[in-house]
Amino acid sequence: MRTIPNFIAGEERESLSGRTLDNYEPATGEVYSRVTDSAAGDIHAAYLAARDAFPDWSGTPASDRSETLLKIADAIEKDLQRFAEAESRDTGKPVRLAAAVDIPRAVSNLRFFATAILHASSELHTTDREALNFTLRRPRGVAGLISPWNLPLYLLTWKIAPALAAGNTAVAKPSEVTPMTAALLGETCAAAGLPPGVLNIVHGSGAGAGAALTAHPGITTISFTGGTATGAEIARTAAPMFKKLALEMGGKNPNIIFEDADLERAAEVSVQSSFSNQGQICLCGSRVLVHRALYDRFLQRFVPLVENLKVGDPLEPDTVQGAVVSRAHRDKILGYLKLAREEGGRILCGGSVPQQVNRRCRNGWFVRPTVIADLAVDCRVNQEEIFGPVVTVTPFENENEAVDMANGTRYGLAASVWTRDLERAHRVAERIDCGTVWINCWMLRDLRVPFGGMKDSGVGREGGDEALRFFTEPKNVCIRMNQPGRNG
Ligand code: TXE
Repeated sequence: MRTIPNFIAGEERESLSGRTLDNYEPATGEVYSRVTDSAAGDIHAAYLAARDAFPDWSGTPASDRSETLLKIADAIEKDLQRFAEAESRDTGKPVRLAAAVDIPRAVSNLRFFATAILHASSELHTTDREALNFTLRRPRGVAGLISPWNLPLYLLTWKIAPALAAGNTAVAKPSEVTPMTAALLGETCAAAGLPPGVLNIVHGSGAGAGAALTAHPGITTISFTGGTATGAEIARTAAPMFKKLALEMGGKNPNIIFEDADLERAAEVSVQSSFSNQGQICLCGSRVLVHRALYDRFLQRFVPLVENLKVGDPLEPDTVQGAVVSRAHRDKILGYLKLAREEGGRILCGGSVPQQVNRRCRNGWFVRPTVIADLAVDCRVNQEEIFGPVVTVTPFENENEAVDMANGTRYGLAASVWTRDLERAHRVAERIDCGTVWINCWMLRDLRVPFGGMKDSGVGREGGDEALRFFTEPKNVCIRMNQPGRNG
């Protein structure tokens, strides 16, 4: 059985302790590889490699850095099927989804930042006729990048690409639950000629490797995506050390469907937005809010579409819903289904594990796509992030109530709004407290826009210029032009 090693200074390395963690295939519930379990000593070794690589990499012309990142993107694209299968086996998601969305988006992350860096410019201000102020943006050094299990390669490259493009070197800590695509990425980087030490990938648990990375005094930039409780813990360590922090965390996103919405489209896209990747995307809409006048008709369209989602072996091409990521996560979701019943919820479909998916997957971790009605807006199921194939439906009476419901959680990541009324679309978009609002769509992505959340969903923004700014340090240079009174 393969043990996935760390990737440090361009080499494969075991952890210093020699310890490993089991890596499970969620669809079968069986261990299918092992992954090295690193701790502070391994993080330090990766840091030293990154620190030593920094002077050369940050001094490499942007066009050369760009070329190397483009080579990595091309190599992933060429090997798309292998990456997609690895991602599917690691996460339980349908291989079709990994091949159509996750891996292509990882490729675009690399291409976007590899080319963005060629167009980066800096600001210049003239101060009356006395001085020129210009801003130099320099890479910050060794960046620490901590990524989650739901979109492993996509979110890892979302951090690696801007960090490296801007001239930083990095120590990346992928989720211990889904290490496989990160391992392939390391191999791909080495083959594409990325200089040793520029990207180091250290595997291991959050409490071990993740905490050591956060606390390392030489790693002064931390970009994290994961759960809100973990984000809070990272901030507790990093803030007193004055590290630069970006935290992308959970969501409890509303889909708001007004009475004038295109019902068919709203129902179809809500199925995608609620259940893609078994609901394990931070941007998934987990609360569907529908105007009372449309509520019954909406449910008549929506619920049968959800019931028809084929739950199956993720490796089969017609599977739409695969397994959830781990046994613990499956149990957490089932706990919320029990709670929903106790809180008075009415299960309109799903609500349990499916009957045997197939022989290979008989011990896998699956949950049927579930729709729950009749829950109070302030109950736990409507307030806490479940992060599974579970959605609640709630009627509202008017626009103000819809906005209050949308804003009525601790989260503020994303929302989607369905209406044909342009004025209302603008009004509601402005009033919702979140980082992204989609109008009559979901998950359409433009890499130039800032991405992130408000409230407990996040601090800082990724994407486009925001990411390049995050990974650079501005320095103002002020040059005196004229001595006052001397040259007029
Ligand atoms: O994620 P963790 P978990 C949400 C979702 C999920 C919940 C918990 O609700 O049910 O979070 O998931 C590393 N110091 N999201 O526990 O632990 C960890 O090793 C430093 C939302 O599986 O936050 C992994 O690499 N690092 C989400 C990464 O943090 C630590 C995606 C994320 O894992 C650490 C995933 C520590 N003390 C879960 N503890 C999203 N926003 O997309 C853990 N880690």
